[in-house]
Amino acid sequence: MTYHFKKAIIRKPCKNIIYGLSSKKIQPNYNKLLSEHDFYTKTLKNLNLEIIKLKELENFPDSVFVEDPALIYKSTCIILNPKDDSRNLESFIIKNEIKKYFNDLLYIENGFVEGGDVLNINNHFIIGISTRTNTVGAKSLKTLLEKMGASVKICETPKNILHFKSECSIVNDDTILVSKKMSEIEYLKSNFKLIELPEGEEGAANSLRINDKLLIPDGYKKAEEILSKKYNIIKIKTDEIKKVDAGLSCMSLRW
Ligand code: CIR
Repeated sequence: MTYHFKKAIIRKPCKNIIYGLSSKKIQPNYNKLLSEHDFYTKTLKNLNLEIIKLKELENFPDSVFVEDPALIYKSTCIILNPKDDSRNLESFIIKNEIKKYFNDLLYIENGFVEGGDVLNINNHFIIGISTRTNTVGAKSLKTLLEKMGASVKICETPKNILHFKSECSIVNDDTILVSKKMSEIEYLKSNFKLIELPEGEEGAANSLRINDKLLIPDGYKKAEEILSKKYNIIKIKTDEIKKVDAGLSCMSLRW
């Protein structure tokens, strides 16, 4: 199952994360962000995941978000191609750091794709076209995944949402947690059960199912009420991480 994980790759946030890409143009506080990241890492450890820790990369402010330069499927690591100039070389660096953990490495040959735009449900993938993932990149990833036996659907990420997964996440094998904007995507509506979060709680749609727990960002009261009825939730503080447009899924690569 998609959310049964044994291992996770994480990267310590570098001090320059305060200069990370931020649509709100706000700088996070480094020490507070570090403690959010520590708590996140401890939570994964407590869920019995083996943690592989990568060193901080001061030249890459957003490099803590390891989900964007790589994608793992069936013991294969696909090296992606982040679009923003400040992040593009992260894929080259992470490749050298993590190749020893995988049987095969594949590469996006053309176009741009970031992992935040790739939602995986068992052997199915939804790739969102966004300001970071273009059609050429999405098609290139689709070809690789299909050769590995997966099915792939390419969708549009709604405007003003950074990544497809910024406002959606799988909570079990047939159910996707979504914000209102994501709930309007025809393909999601007609193929999955959706749990729609109320307006103002979009941030909680980037939750993270790991084994029998659902990690949700702290501070979203209505989401907590809805989700705690059905899932074993763990709340994680993301106040600082949010300032650089990030959430729970992007801080680890899991398999
Ligand atoms: C960026 O703009 O690339 C980072 N500041 C945030 C990346 C978040 N990644 C993700 O949601 N997958």
